[in-house]
Amino acid sequence: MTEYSNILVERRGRVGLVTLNRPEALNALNQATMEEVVAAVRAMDTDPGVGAVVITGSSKAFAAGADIKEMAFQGYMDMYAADWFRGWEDFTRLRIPTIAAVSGFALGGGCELAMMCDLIIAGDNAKFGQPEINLGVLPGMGGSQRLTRAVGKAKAMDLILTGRFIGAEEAERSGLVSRVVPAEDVVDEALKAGEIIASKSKPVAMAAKEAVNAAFETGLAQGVLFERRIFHSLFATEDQKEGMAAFTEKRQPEFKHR
Ligand code: CO8
Repeated sequence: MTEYSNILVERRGRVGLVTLNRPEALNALNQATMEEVVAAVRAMDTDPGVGAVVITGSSKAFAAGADIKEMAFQGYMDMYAADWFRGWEDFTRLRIPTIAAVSGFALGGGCELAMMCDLIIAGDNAKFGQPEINLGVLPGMGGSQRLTRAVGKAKAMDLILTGRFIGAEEAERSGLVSRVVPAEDVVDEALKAGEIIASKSKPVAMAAKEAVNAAFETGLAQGVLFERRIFHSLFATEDQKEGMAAFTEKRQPEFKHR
């Protein structure tokens, strides 16, 4: 079992749970935390016993951003040579479905990490923001791109240019989060959603994730064609046979590739 210093890693049923655990810094994402999160989730990605991943923080903070104290004295060449934050790209390449369970602050890099997940379930105390402008920088982990795709230009400009925070209700209204639940239930709700996803065929869930993500990278005609080709290919799987047989026989499917 790998030892981690900045995160807790557990298995709950078929769901992998990663808890950011730097309470003294409101889970600020330093380089070591990035490396640990990425190592933990990459191991889950290829673990046949895991069908979904939940990433969460504490009740006060999902993550209050990249670690400002670690970055404050870096120069341009330090940032460039280390390709600061490049490790998060590996997180976005995961094939397994990922869920962010957000309580409290999800700011800067914290909001960006939540947006790298496939869906965000928010506690009613959640606060999202991209306040980097107050630090003399701009989002550096994809926020200007993913927030704009999630909520549109008007709201993204508002958050990124003013640095203001939005609550869970405004985040849901804006399309940033998929569900809002009482703060104390957020991890359980995310685990439940993860367990439902993990009960499906894992390769089919991965293909569905790939198809939705293609909507952000391609034009409509290309995206629809991509979807149709994947749809056709699933007819070569045992799980398609099982899913459709189960429907006809009026029983629950038992997917082989979970
Ligand atoms: N980094 C480092 N330490 C932090 C961070 C952070 N992002 N956020 C909080 N902490 C620390 C505080 O310094 C404090 O430590 P200490 O007790 O040693 O002083 C401890 O966590 C508790 O924080 P507060 O006392 O401030 O708690 P409050 O409840 O009063 O306030 C807030 C909570 C509002 C969340 C406040 O902590 C805050 O504003 N934090 C910073 C939020 C922020 O600006 N985030 C964006 C960071 S920049 C970023 O994420 C992207 C940068 C992109 C760079 C691109 C490079 C390629």
